[in-house]
This record gives sequence, C-alpha cells and structure tokens, in this order.
Amino acid sequence: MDMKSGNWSGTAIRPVGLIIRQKDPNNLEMPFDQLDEFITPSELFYIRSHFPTPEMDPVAYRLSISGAVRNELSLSYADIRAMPSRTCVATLECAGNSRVFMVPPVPGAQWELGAVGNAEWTGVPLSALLERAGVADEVCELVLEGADRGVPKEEPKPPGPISYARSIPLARAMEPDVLIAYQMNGQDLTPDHGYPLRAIVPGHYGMASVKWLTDIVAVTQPFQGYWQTSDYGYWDDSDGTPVRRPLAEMKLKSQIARPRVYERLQPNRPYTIFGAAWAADTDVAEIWISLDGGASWVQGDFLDPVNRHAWRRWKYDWITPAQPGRHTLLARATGADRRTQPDGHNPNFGSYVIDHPLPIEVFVAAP
Ligand SMILES: Nc1nc2c(c(=O)[nH]1)N[C@H]1C(S)=C(S)[C@@H](COP(=O)(O)O)O[C@H]1N2
Ligand SMILES: [Mo]
Repeated sequence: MDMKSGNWSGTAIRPVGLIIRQKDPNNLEMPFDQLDEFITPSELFYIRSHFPTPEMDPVAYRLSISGAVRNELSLSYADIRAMPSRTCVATLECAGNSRVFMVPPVPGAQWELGAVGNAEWTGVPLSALLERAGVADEVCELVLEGADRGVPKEEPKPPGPISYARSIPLARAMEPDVLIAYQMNGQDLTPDHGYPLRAIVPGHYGMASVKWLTDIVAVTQPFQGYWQTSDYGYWDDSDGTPVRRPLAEMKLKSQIARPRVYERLQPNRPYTIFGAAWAADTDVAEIWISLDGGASWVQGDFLDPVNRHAWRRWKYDWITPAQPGRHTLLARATGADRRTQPDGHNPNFGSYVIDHPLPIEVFVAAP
C-alpha cells in the first residue's frame, strides 16, 4: 500500500474480508484499517441483521404501499425496475458503531470502527411511489417493513416474533435521495444487503434503511413499534423531562483508519494518518487531529470534496515522534455549522451514538 496517497497500488488482488461480531444472524464489520477508496467495495461493506436473512423470490415478490393513501399499490420487482431510476452515494453508519470504545462496556454487538461504509445506491425515489399512491393530507410518517422476522433481544420486548419495521417522517421520505434501492455499487443487492429491494435513507443511522422491504404504510400517528421505542431510541431531555424518541439523523463523526489500534510505528519517520468523516445535518468542513491524546490539535486535509450524503476521506502527514513509547491519536471533525464532535458520549443515547473522538493508541518503537 502506498501510504502517501492512502491507496492500494499495483495489480495484486486487494485483500478483503469482514470481522464476525455474530455468526447467525450475520453481523460482520469492515476492518476499518482497510479503508482506501471513496466507495467502500461491497465485499467490505458491513452487514447488520437482527434476524436471519430471509429467502426472497423475485418473481413472487411484491412491494405493498398502503395505509392512508388514495390508491393502494402492489408492485412487482419488475415494476420497480421499469421505473425511472436515480443513483446517489450515501454513507451508512450503524447507530452502535464504535460501541467497543465505551467504558464501562455496554451490551450489544461490540462494533469497533467498521460498522460504517459509503456506497453508491441505485433505485426508485420513494417520493415517486408516494406520488403514485397519493398520500393523504394527515399522513405524518411512512412505516417501512422488512420480510425478516424474529423475537428481538432487548427488553421491553413483545412476547412473540415481529418483523423489522422503522418509520421516517413524511418530509424526509419526500427527499429525492431517499431510495427504494435494488443496486449497490452497480450490482444487484446481495441477500445480506437486502435483495431484492431495500430502503436507503441518507443522513439517518443505518437502522432506517430497511432491507428486504415488503411494506410501506402511510400512517397519521407517529409509529411506536419496537425498533422505534425499545430499541433505536434515546432520551430527549431538551424540555427538562426526558422523553423517549426514535434515533434518526447521524451525528457528525470522524474516525482514524490508519494507524490502527496498537500499531507499532518506527520513530521519526513520515507516516500519513488516514481516515474519514461524515455528518447528516451539515457538511463536514474541517478535520483536526491530535497526536498527544487531545492536548493539542493540528488540521488535516480532505481527499474528497463535499458530497451531501457521503463521507470525506482525510489525511495528515505526520513525522512520528523520536521518543519511543505509547501515543494516543484522536480525530475530531467540525461541521459547516461550526459545531464539533462532543468531548464524550452522551448517556441519553444509551449504547448508541458513539460520536466523540475515539482514542487510537499506537506504539513508537525504540530506534
Ligand atoms: N429488514 C431489516 N432491515 C434492516 C436491518 C434488519 O435487521 N432488518 N438492520 C438495520 C440496521 S441496524 C443497519 S445498521 C442497516 C445495515 O445495512 P447493511 O447490513 O446493508 O450494512 O440495515 C438496517 N436495515
Ligand atoms: Mo444498525
């Protein structure tokens, strides 16, 4: 690998592979130190599934649009593929990404840095389907439901099996880049990534991008399903009394891909620190790196321009310390709205939204 540009070079087959966090259902993360191109190769894109991947027959498959609509629709996979398509690049991050950095530890899949990826998605804008269905004036949200079912893990939970379902506000659903997607990086979705159809909700944590999508229901009251309240919820205390609300927009975040945790570095040598930063409500505007555990910060450079829903890779050309021993590196992004990542984890988010600068400890070898 050419560390200067952060690119894999030459003709060798690039090593790809995922780390198992859970075998069945599939929960696999990208080894984030393999970050390279702007687009995450599909084989390196994390997989987060609550239940086993359902068997989907593309011929029998129907996408139903029902609820408070003027014309209920039942569309085949071929119907969707025949409609005008749109392609957009979007970063998906699992709301539990980086959970392994929490002290003390919290329950849930112990993601390190790799439950995030940036892919090119192709499909039909959800808004085009909603226009055909004719959404009633009173509709506030769209519930997106997948074909997978099972008994969830976290309490409080319903006694029997349920399907995976999440809602998004109507205004979000009408955004042109919210897709009913059938392709990822120019190829049909793989079974683990939601074949034949999935939602892509750019800007929201990954949980909103419902895979194996079978039902879209227009509702006139906020949806209170399990994945909206028990799981993927947080305590909003902005009005004094904490109330439970569904997680939604991804927070501004940056991660160091290289060096990796506990990497051994040669003293007094050029080393390009490399990573990525993303946001939802704002654009990533600046990247700051600390080489001394947060005592001081230097500015890094972006490798990618601003692209609304996509991450920006960044780098910082460092000369490793002459002094051997342990060093803690941190990255902290600033948004176009001038906000930066918080100093620590906000406990209102429980085991989710780990958006503070994550310490990457490295060792400088003796000369
Ligand atoms: N039907 C269904 N959709 C789902 C999930 C699921 O378990 N079932 N997991 C969600 C979560 S938590 C995330 S982070 C993303 C992950 O998408 P990926 O597996 O394609 O990376 O899918 C979301 N969509
Ligand atoms: Mo997730």
